Formats: sequence, C-alpha cells, structure tokens
Amino acid sequence: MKKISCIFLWFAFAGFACNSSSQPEEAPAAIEPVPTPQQLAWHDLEFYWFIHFGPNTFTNKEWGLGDEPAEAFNPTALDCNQWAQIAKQSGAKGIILTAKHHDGFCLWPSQYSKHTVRESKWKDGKGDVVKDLSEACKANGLLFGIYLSPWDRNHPDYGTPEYNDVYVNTMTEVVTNYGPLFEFWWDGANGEGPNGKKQVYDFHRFEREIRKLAPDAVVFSDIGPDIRWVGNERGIAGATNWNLLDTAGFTRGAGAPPRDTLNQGNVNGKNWMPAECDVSIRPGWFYHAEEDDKVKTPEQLFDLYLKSVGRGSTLLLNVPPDRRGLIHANDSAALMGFKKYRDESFSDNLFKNMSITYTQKSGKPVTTQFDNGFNQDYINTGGAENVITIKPAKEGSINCIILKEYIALGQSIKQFKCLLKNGDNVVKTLEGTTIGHKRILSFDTTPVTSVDIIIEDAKGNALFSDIAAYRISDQLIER
Ligand code: FUL
Repeated sequence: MKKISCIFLWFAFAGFACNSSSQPEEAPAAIEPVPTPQQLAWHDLEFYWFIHFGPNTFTNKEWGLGDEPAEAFNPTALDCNQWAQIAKQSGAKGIILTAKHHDGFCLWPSQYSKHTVRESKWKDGKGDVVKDLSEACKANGLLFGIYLSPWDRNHPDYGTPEYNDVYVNTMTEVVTNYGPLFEFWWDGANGEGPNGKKQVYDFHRFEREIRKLAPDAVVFSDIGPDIRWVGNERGIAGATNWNLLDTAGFTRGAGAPPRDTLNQGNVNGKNWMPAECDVSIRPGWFYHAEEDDKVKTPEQLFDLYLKSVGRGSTLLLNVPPDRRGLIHANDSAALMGFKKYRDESFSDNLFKNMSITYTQKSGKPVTTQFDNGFNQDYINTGGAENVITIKPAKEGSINCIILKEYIALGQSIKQFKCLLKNGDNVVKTLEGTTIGHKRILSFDTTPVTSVDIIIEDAKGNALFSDIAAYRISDQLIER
C-alpha cells in the first residue's frame, strides 16, 4: 500500500514539475476523515439510475401491502436491455433495481420467499428480472446495484428474530447470483409486517455480511455505512454540503439524524459519509399511467443536476418502467434532452488555456500555464486567505464556473469567493461555502478578463483537482 502511494505521489510531482515554473512541494497531510477507494470511485459516478418496478406497477400503488396476488405482476413486453440502453444513452453510469420493495415481492425466484416472480404468470414463472437487468447492465457497460427493502409486508417471519436470517439469506442470494454490485441500498422506511409486528433489525449483522459478500460495493442508508441519505426525496443537496457525518447515537429510519443535518452533513463529522440525492423523474417512485404527462422536463432535470452533482453529491434518478416492462417514451425523451443539455453546456471550457497564479505553502507565488485544464491530480493553492488568479487565454463571457476539490486527501474548503473581473474592475462577486467533489456555480452571463478565487476559510490547504468555466444556455442557470 505504501509503495503504491509513493509511486502515485512521484507521478503527481512529476506532472506538477512539467507544468509549472515552481519546485514540487511535499504532499500536504490528509484532512481526516478521508474517503475509502470505493467511496472515491462512487463520487466520480455522479449520475446513475434507480428503477422501481414490481407489483405496485400493476396495482397502481406506491406501497403494496404484501397481500397482492403474485399474478398481479405480469409485464407484457419486459425488456431490460431497453432500460439499460436508454440509461446508457442518458449518460448514467449504473442502475440500482428494487429487487424487493416493501410488499416483499422478489423480482428473482428466491428460495426464501413464496411471493416472487416464480409464483407469477410472467414467463410461466420462469422469469428473473434481477438476472436480466444485471446481464443487460454488463452488456451495456453499466454498473449494477440492488435495493433490498428490509421492511417486508409479506414474509411470515417478519417481526421475529428469524426474519433477520431471511434478510441475510436473500442478501446473500442476490449478491452471489447477480453481483458484482457497485451499491447496496437499505431503505429506512419501516412499518408493520403481515402479522402486525415491527421488526428489530440486526443491522450490525447485515453490515458484517454485506462487507464479506460485496467488499467493493458502497452501502447506502440514512446513516451509511458508506453513503448517507440527503434528507429529502426531491434530489436536492444542501448549498453547504459536507461529506462528513456523525452517526454515533443514531439509527436508521425514525432514529436518523435530523433531515437538515443529513442535507448538509457535519463540518467536523467523524465519518466520510457523502450524501446521495434520490429523486424520481415522475411524481411517484412506481409507474402510474396518469403521471405520463408529469415527467420532469429536461430543464427541470438539469436544475436537479446543478442542485445535486453541482453541490458535491450524486444524482440517483428513478426511471420507473411501465406495465409493458418498458421505459415510457416521455421519460426517454426527457432523458435525451437532459443529456443534450449537459453535453452542450460542458463542451467548451473557457478556462481551457488559462494561466493560473496562486501561492504555495512556502509563500512563493506560482504561475502555471494549463493547456487543457489540469493534467496533474491537483494543485495545492495554499490555505485560507490565499488568492488564486485565473487568466483565460481568450476573453469571453461566462455564466458557469466549476470547481473541484481533491477529496482523496479530505474536504477542506469552508468558504470562498469568486471575483469576476473585467480589467481591474470587479464586475460580479460569487460566494460559496463547501466545494467537495464538484461545485457548479451558475450566474447571469458576465464578460470576464480574469477571475480571482479567494479561499476565505479552510481546514487546511485548498487542493483543486479542476477549475473550469462555461457559457451555458441562459435558461439553464440555477434559479
Ligand atoms: C422510500 C420508500 O418508502 C419509497 O417507496 C421509495 O422506495 C424511496 C426511494 O424510499 O423510503
């Protein structure tokens, strides 16, 4: 491990020396806690899909009671390849499937349940949606993840200690048969089972088991262990968003931290626990025909992207297949529009050929020319009160700045300002708090000849892994 990081640092320094007039500095100390390699890889995914599909799709419900007949599940033209292809075309990096929702119905023929696809008429009980989707994801170069509701309104053992065995067994089945998984999703919603009882979940055991079964997956719940809920189902992260959370004394579900804490994180939180923004493309999580004209527009989806990915979080967008078992044309059209907006918006970086001046820790100012953004892992621009001056090679008008912190060494920046200048005049001042994985600032279009970034408050050094500027369509500016 040590050897790997030495090689890695050597490359970082070598890259730095080639591009800068300065001598390389020693790598700064990490600001603890730092992300695991799995969490770091997850941050980079930025956008992936959720799929809610099951008996609710056919009974027109959001929360089935678990008493619906298995025959209710009967898609007429189910095609997981169509889902995966549209997901890929929309720029998503993976899909998380509700293998079992609160009604307990298993989308695979589980040997631990009698409420599954096997008991349905679909494909004469020989079908397996989890298998089909895991294969379609592989074929389309997408990652695959699983949502397995702990709450089960069908299973006869629910509300007894035996149900914890059932949950571990089903978890083992899906990971073993359909992995590798990039993410495992534990919903905090919890109520009574078919016998009117509530379950006491053995989450410590679940956590030990999932680590053994899927060591490379990140595990989501209100309080992790890897990824936290963002505190709302609207897909909106806090304008201040720390990747840190204190979890001691809290539990999943009703015992979770307050929603605004989940939304913003804890500035000095003990655990690296970034927020994931889950939201549906339609009002409901499951498909309802009466919502066909309520699909979010490409502009609304882009705004959500700014408020999730643009605030250092990820966007988990739910796209529910219809009763045929296909993604509806309205959803797919909105997704293609959303993708087009992202492609057009972020294709021409106006800071592409920038000269950037900042102060090293030693106090020495460094001026570096970048040909095409950064071609090194990060620049260390020093600590609080430092000024980073960017002069783009060509003057132009911008309405969007993207900043990225090098989070492998922790999250440092607490408060910053961007001064947009035309000659010596400051023509616009933007203020922000956290940056983290990515911060997208959008504002009224402004002609600039240079931009000063002032780090007003930070825990340590401000390490940037990217700084870019764009001119996006005026209608897409965050409101
Ligand atoms: C919630 C559930 O109760 C909803 O049905 C949905 O699955 C959402 C993603 O999580 O807690």
